[in-house]
This record gives sequence, C-alpha cells and structure tokens, in this order.
Amino acid sequence: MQGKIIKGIAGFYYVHVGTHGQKGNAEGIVYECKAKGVFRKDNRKPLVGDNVTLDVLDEENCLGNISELLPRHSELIRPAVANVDQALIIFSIVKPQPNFNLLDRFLIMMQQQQVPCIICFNKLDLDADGFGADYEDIYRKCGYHTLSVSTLEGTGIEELKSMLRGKTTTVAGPSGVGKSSLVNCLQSQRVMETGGISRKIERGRHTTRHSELIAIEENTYILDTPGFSSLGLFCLEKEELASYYPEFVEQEKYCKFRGCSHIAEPVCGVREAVEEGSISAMRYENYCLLYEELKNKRKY
Ligand SMILES: Nc1nc2c(ncn2[C@@H]2O[C@H](COP(=O)(O)OP(=O)(O)OP(=O)(O)O)[C@@H](O)[C@H]2O)c(=O)[nH]1
Ligand SMILES: [Mg+2]
Ligand SMILES: [Zn+2]
Repeated sequence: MQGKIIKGIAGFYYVHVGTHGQKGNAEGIVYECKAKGVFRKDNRKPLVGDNVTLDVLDEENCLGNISELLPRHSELIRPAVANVDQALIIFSIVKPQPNFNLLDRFLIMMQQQQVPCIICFNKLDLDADGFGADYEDIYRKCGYHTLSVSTLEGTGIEELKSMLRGKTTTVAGPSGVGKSSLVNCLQSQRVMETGGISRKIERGRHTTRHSELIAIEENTYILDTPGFSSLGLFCLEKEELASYYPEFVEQEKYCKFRGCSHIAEPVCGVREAVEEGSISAMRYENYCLLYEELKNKRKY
C-alpha cells in the first residue's frame, strides 16, 4: 500500500492513504506508523511529504509500519518537508499589519531553495482602505503571483484553489495572519483521522505547533506550519542579495559598475528606478537594511 506522510510526532508518522472514493476528492485513511528498519535500508530519515509504502498491522485501529521511502523530487530545510512544489506566503492586510521586511526574507529563503512563491494577503474583509490592492501591486510588479482573500467571507478562495490544484504547497507566514484558518477553509472534504475525528473541528483555534500536510483534493496537499516573527538570512553573501530581487536584476544593465551593490555607486540603474518610482522605495529600503545586516554578520 502507498501513502504520504502528513505529520511526524515523537517517532510516529501519520500516513494518509487516499481511498479514491468520488473522483477528485481528498478522502482517505490515516495510519499511525512506526518506521522500523527504514533508516537502515534507505539511509535517510522520513520527512513530512515523503511518499512511502506501508504494511498495515492493524486495519481496525489504523496502525502500520512504513516499509520503504519512495524517491523525493525535492527537499526543503525550512520548513522540513519533502516533495513541495510551491510556497504560499501569507500575510494579513491588517491585524496584524504586514511586516514587509519579513515578507522579503521569506521570498529570499524560498528562492534560495528554488521554490516558486505565491503571495497571499488575507483578511480582505477588514481592508476598508484598500491597502491590499496596493500591496499586491508592489509585488506583482516584481514578478510574483499575488492575490487577496478573506478566509472569513470566502472571497478569493476559488481562485486560490485553482492555483493549488494538483500540487503540494507549503504555507509560510507570521503568527495570527490566518494560515490555519485558510487551510481549513480549503478543505472541502472530511479527512478520516485515526479515531475518525474531523480535522475541521479540531483545527484553527490555536497557534499551530507542528507542521502538518492536509489533503484538500485528490493529489493536492497543503502544509500548515507554525508562524514565526523573525527570520535570519542564512548562507547568503551580501554580494548575492540583489540577485533575489527580480526587479533589480532587470535594471542592472543600466548600472555603471559590474557587480554594483546598488547602495552607493555612482550611476546606478536600480537607484534611478527607485527615484522615478518604477521600483518600490519600500522594497529598496528593506534591501538596504538586509544588505547592511549581511555586511555586519561577516565582521565576527
Ligand atoms: N477578519 C478576519 N479574521 C480572520 C481571517 N482569517 C483568520 N482570521 C482570524 O485571525 C486569527 C488568527 O488565525 P489563525 O488561522 O489561527 O492564524 P495562524 O496564521 O494559523 O497563526 P499561527 O498558527 O499562530 O501561526 C483568528 O482569530 C482568525 O479567526 C479573515 O479572513 N478575516
Ligand atoms: Mg496556525
Ligand atoms: Zn546599481
């Protein structure tokens, strides 16, 4: 039997096996498994997102053992998950207001791991001043896919679903922006757990502590993750930073110096674009802050 690890806690792995009831739905059974012998045989630790084969030990109580890890097509370090196709970066428009410095850090981190990103602004129902449209505009101009949604009212959810269909997506974003609420809202089907408790009842009210994959449709999974409020930039040289800003890369040809840092060099295409407004001043200011941070990190 084949399935997918949706959660790992304290040596137990929860493996979702699709039952392919009606076409397109996410119905399945979750087996609580150990992974005896797998590490020795495959020489790697099981990860959430791994496709596995399992032996059922007790059908009635949904207990099993993972017998083999199938090949991974990708592996993320943060969050630790296998076989992810894309990241959904979620910020709320208000309550809390977005921290764009943190948003840019997420984008850089995902690009470092070669994961395409969608930026999603939530709580559109609270956006009386229309800030969401401005935020989307800034990031769309940089080449990112963006959308605004209201989890509470269901606005934009169908569009989001079509962006997720057939893929495995990891969610990322700070605490309180509505990541779990959104994941709940995307579940159209009840997923059977050990003991048959609906995920819908259990989730959403509390801060998320474990990453967990949720089957939302056939072959469509979303990883709910704990929120975090800061993110250090790892394994990145200040000279590389600009390459993670797609809108800067386009302007580099107008810089006088090759390898221009866009900080203080004379005749800089990026700074000119900021002055004339075609590159967001907010993005550029956060770039300068991150550049300074990377520069100082090197000193000790
Ligand atoms: N008004 C409004 N409130 C929302 C919306 N989505 C979520 N919320 C509320 O925002 C709060 C936080 O939601 P969660 O889904 O727990 O947030 P989270 O991002 O999972 O937070 P962590 O698990 O701590 O990382 C809850 O009180 C939700 O009811 C929305 O679209 N509109
Ligand atoms: Mg949560
Ligand atoms: Zn420059």
